[in-house]
Amino acid sequence: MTDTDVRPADAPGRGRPHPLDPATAEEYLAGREILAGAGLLPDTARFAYYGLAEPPKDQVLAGAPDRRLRAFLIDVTTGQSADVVVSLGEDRVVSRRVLDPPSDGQLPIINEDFAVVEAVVRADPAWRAAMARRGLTDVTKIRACPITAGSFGGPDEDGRRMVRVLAFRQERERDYVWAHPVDGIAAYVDLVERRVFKIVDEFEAPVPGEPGDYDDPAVRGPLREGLRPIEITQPEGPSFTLDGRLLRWQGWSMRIGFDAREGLSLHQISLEDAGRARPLIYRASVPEMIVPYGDPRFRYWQAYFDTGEYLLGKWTNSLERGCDCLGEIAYLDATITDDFGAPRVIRNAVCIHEEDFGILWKHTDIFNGSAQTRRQRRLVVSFWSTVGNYDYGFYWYFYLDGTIEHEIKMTGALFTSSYPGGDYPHTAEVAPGLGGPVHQHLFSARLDMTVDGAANAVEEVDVGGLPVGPGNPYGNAIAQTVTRLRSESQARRRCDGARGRTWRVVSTERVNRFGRPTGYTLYPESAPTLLASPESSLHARAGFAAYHLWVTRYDPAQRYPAGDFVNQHPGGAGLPAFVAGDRDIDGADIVLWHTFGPTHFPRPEDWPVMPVARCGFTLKPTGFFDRNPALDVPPPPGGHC
Ligand SMILES: [Cu+2]
Repeated sequence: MTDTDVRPADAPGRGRPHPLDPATAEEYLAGREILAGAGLLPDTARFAYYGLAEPPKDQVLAGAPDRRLRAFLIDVTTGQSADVVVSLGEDRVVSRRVLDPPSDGQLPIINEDFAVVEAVVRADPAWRAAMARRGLTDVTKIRACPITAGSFGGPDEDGRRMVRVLAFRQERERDYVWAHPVDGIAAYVDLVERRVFKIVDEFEAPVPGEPGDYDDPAVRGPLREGLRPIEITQPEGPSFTLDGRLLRWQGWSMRIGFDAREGLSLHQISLEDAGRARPLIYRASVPEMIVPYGDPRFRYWQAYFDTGEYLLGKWTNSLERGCDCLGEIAYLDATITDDFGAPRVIRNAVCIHEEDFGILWKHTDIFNGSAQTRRQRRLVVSFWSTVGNYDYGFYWYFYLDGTIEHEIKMTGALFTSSYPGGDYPHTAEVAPGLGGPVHQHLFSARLDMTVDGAANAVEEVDVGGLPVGPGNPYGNAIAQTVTRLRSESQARRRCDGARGRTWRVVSTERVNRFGRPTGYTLYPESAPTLLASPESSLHARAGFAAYHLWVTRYDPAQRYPAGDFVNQHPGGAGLPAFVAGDRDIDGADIVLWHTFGPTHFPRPEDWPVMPVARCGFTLKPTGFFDRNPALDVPPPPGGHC
């Protein structure tokens, strides 16, 4: 599925980890022994998730808390699923909760599920007969693509651990299957019974034939010429330092976390100002995303929560110098586990490097003759994950002027269908007879803000022109409208591009030299929120995506925007449940949740492999500093600019 370089963990015996460091190989093994000692690991047990149970903020700030691991355990013969926490310090199981799947949902997909589904489907007589009717008699040339099922109720699905399986033709080795969807048919597979329990055969359509093998010169054509080398050299090395997982650069300081579920996380981000570290974000990550498809036919259920259902961090790529990152690179490995809780190291999982970023500031003054130019640069912390057909790069950027950006790069293969012909409104034709169904990529960033301390508040800032009247006789007046968001229910907000809407996080304890609260502003990209109908199952399950902004009061248990157990969850969990108590958020320890990402009507140019599309958001200091904080950046060497 990916070219992730996974190798057995060598177990280096280093010192005690920082409370926010990811679980180590030794810790995973120690936790497994505790689970086995408690009788929780029969041969039929699998780990659907295994990672650090991150300690609550107060414990981290108070000093070395207990190291705990959280395991989602499933018995593959009964489907019994449990959420278990073990204490490494106390050498015991701290808690164990058995899930009730109809109300709690199912644990994430495990590696073994991927492995068994194809054989199960190929062996099913009804599915083979349906393929034979389509002229496909050699089932070894049909690839099965298991997709999380969603939650649509009904007696034959309620509580059943299952996937829905679409099919693609693969004529030969390395044939690009996304070019050849076998449309109109889905097999529903029970993952515990390991059998097809239902076939939905809605229509037959010709399998598109044009190959999409973009790495085959016969398909791709000759390589272009004229691209001369660009080489990034940093003769004195990079300007950042990495001490264990503590990263420092130009006043910025942060700890680098990693987890099998959400991938990269950044902790305790602060920025030095006049010799003192000013806190900004206690924890930043993208803990959920959803890719819902908009074709209402038999594939109406197609929507992936790549993080909560598939554990995006588990599919992290091993990065290569000169391919994924240029320049002086520092890599961090990631240690995850397999279905049996055995540690595996993903080599070069997180890339840390610096980039030149054009002009930082520049002015040629017409009156005093000063002509000055400064170069911007940024610190980049990134990782890539391949989940099924798509590849996602998650990039955090830190700039010399205090700006933070998050950018997601989306590339890879479209999930294709056949093209129905005519002007079918839900699918674009991307190759002859080949459809690229419309879909959304909606990400949720969780930003546990600590702007100059934990006591923060959020203001919504709109801009607009004012009507002609007293005080505005010529109609040129422009003003900001600032609305304080005081409660969780009031803080469910949507972007408004026509008003240039932003959200400003302010300290309720510190002021700048103007006596105004210090702050950081979230600049969103205006794009549609979840387009699935409010009456849909998907809307209930992905309630977080119905708004661009949520603000909640910090609660260490509230980590995942669609809830802890997303797979087949009936809905209502996560952010909608978090804000049900409508807590006060003015002057509190608050968490910002930001939904962003494109609605993607594929273009012919997105086929057969899609050029990177980007989305993200920006955080900029707003009265956090008393003036431009980058006046002290020296001019480029050489004295000529
Ligand atoms: Cu897309």
